[in-house]
Amino acid sequence: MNRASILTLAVATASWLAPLAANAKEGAAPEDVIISRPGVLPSAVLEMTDEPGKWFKDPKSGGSLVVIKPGEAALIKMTDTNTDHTITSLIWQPGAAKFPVDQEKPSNASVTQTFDKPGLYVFTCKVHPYMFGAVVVDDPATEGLDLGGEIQLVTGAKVPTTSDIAKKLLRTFFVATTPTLWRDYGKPSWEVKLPDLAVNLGGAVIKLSALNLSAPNALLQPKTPGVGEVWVNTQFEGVSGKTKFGTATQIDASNWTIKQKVKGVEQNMNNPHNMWTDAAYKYIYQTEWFDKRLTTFDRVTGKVYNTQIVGQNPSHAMSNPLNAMLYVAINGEDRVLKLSPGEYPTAMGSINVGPHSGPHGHHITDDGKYMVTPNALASSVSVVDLATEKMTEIRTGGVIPIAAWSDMNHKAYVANLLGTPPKLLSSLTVIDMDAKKKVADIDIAADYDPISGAHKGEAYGLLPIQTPVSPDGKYVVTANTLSATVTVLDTKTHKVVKSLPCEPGCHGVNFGLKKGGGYYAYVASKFANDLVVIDMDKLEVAGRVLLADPKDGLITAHNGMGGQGVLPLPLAEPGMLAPTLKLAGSGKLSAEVEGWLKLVTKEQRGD
Ligand SMILES: [Cu+2]
Repeated sequence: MNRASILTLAVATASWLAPLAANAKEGAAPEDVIISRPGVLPSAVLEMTDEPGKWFKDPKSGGSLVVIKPGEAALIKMTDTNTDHTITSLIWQPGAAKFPVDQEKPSNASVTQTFDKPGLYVFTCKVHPYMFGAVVVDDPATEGLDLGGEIQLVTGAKVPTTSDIAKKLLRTFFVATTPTLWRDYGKPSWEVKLPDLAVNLGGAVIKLSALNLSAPNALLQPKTPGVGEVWVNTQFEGVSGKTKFGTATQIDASNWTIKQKVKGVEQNMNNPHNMWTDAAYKYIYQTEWFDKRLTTFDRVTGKVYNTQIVGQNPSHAMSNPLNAMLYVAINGEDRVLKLSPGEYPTAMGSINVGPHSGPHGHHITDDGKYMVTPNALASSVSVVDLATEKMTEIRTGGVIPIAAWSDMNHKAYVANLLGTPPKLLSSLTVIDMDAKKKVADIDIAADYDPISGAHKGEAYGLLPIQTPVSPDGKYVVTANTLSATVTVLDTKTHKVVKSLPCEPGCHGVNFGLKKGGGYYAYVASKFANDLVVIDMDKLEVAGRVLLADPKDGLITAHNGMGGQGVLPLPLAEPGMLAPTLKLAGSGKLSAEVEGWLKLVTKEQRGD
């Protein structure tokens, strides 16, 4: 294919890929040659930002991939971001000098890195592990863009670039960093179209377009209504009047329509990630993950009561059902902040969960005894006795433990985003919280062959994120971002019993009450604008509900995209629901909430 055709195709699909195609064919533009001295001055720059998809942004192309020559350097710096990050190698070339790059602690420090070996290098942030930026070191003497014959993963695994896992990672890189490739349910189909650009996989030359895929988009209204409502953080939505991205979308579970989108325009609410509420369901506590703030707004009107600085990268929030204290994980630091509940939560102290720990998606047992924190930066889990605040850190060997959830027997399930090396590509670690020890590592990708891509059984979960235990204690439901699947694990046998289709960037899961009894698992995905509804009685997908509101004139970009935190109300775990049930008939609940509680069955109450 001639160069003009490549460019036309590239522009039609993903405009920032066009300079990449041109660069690969013709080498650097004249101005690059002037500022570029191999090993001395960087010949390319990636700027880290809060902007969805553009987390590592080439200021020239607006894209997330730069091409340099062997011996040249790239500068990675933090520019348009309100918080700290790490610059960390996710993928690099085996044997490359000065690799891997890894900033141990989040900060705003830059990296200037020289690259000697041709091939693909991908960087991420350990706090926000879907921030991706790539450097391709291209030897002009070879055919096509050099990606190398093998890639070294941060987990220690080395795989051929022709393998299924390498292709999945590469496709995910392009989808994650190119909003036009996200799955938009406003369109009849999902088309991942990459340029017909020649790429060299250690001698084997293929076209980048070999990674293309196409799938029909079909929404599905769940037949049985849910009880109450479902909040979803549509973290990537662009909003008129603010420079930072993200909203909280409120879905009516009785008819699956959008009630409102809370935008925080005046506060410039930045990447709202996860939510919690008070016992009366009056307030929503909203973390801003690419910022330092916790914002409290009214659940019904969306009015923001206050926004306050709580620390670097607040990620998840959850209350102790015994005393209503609110615990906010400070992901960019080593602590969980304790706050009083109410219209203006007040900091009451911090619990340190270990050095360089970076706690992300913590969980509190529904009897209020323990809090468990998955320490994303430390390959560990911490168990905190909430009465004494005594903390025990447990080494697990998991890489980026990102979310945890505990059952009523004080057993916690911890999702390790990058598995447990050297054997497990994707894993859940089981912790006995009373004994303060690791019980097992469960391989949730046991039926997947990373080389051929064959997956014959149900254990097909790659890169797990949120992993809640069903309120009846029977199942663990895990959202897997790379395989775009949800795995359902039997808590008695520790076996994956079901793999269900999810969406690109499958991320957040939480349980809500199904009308008439039973539960729904609600699943949100970063790079798609639907909410997947799973019927936990049938273990099947019952619905796909649109999170975009095409009639909302204030949404300027990525309508309904960026699905992360999910908060169904009423809370479904019996112990978490109990404080609200206690308020029934007291006059402290709204008529709407009283109405929801009337629909709760005896089994759902946990009686
Ligand atoms: Cu980050």
